Amino acid sequence: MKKDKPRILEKRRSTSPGGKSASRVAGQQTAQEILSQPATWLETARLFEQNAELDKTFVKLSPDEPWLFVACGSSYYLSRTIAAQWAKLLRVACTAVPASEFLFAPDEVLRRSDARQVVLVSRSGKTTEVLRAAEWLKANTAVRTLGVTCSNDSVLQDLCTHVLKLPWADEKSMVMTRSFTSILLLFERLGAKFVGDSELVSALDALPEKTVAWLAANADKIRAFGTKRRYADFVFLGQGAHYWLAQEAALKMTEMSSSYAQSYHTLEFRHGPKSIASRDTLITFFLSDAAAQEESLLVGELKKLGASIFVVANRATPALRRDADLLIELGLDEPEYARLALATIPAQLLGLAVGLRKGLNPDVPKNLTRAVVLGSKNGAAAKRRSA
Ligand code: F1P
Repeated sequence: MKKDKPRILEKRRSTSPGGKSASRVAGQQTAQEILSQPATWLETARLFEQNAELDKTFVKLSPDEPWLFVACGSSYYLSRTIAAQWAKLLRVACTAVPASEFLFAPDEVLRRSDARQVVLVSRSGKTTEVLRAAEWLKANTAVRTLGVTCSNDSVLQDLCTHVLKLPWADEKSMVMTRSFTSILLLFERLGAKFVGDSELVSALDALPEKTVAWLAANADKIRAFGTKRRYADFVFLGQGAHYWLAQEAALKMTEMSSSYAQSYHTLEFRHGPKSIASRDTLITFFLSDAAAQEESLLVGELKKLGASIFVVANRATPALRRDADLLIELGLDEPEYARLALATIPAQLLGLAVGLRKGLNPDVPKNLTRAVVLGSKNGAAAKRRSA
């Protein structure tokens, strides 16, 4: 899989928040984690296929019953992405809620989702709201709970009936990149196995190798584009499952560059938010197979309004080449289901480039911590059901 390592970092010493010059180059950790995704995906697939533990776990979970995912931040957008894909693939009710939404109306959320199996996703395994949700479920229900974490030893795993650990996919950086795409691919693989779609499994198997080539061809283009000029704010647009990639992209941009970023369902952008379109707004489109034609018309409209446009599409068209300031093709023959992990990477690279351009260190974003751990006084945990 060896290819020239893409250059996505300008050499610049980082200053840690305390102003002391840190020993590392700013953003170096995040850049390494972004570029390590193909190898991390291979490791995830290898361990999934070899691991009888996984088979045992998943034999107790049913593809024919409704699923509820509970998570926070990037892990919530990851859960939404998985749920959107599984609802289509498994043809069963799959939904995701932020842990805080669950905590203040647990009975209502469970009733609405009709779920008997709940997946709690937390890279750190420490996020207080997720742990409180797991505690409530354990104390008040008989649902099966699957904890998904990159931590080898977390409170989450003690609270759940089953646990999936991906320590090799964890980051040292604050922001989630390879943990997001590795967990996404693990569940995509599981979904494909649930429905016995061997073609989909093969499509997922092909992704790491193709991503190495894609990174070599595109990573530096995105770095250069994110570095060459300043933008006042950022918009990310996506349809269907891509809407949740747009949400994650906006969070990445905000976390890595402390920039103002919004996300919308692509065609919703016409219904009001379009008023912000200007040269200083960078609008990124994640084109979907189902709506690509309509989405491309909107690209042209916004270009005419003078907006700066970045398009992530599987295949270019003459109109997209004409209208996009940067057009990045995934160029895969695989079905859209197997392309989402790769489609996640452009915004990771863009956020890194913009953060570095602003003189920040995306490895340690200001105001943030790797996990949100709340004191006992923060927010009332869901009350136990009265006996
Ligand atoms: C969830 C999360 C991250 C976010 C930041 C704070 O963490 O909200 O998504 O980027 O790191 O924590 P986790 O529950 O997945 O560990």
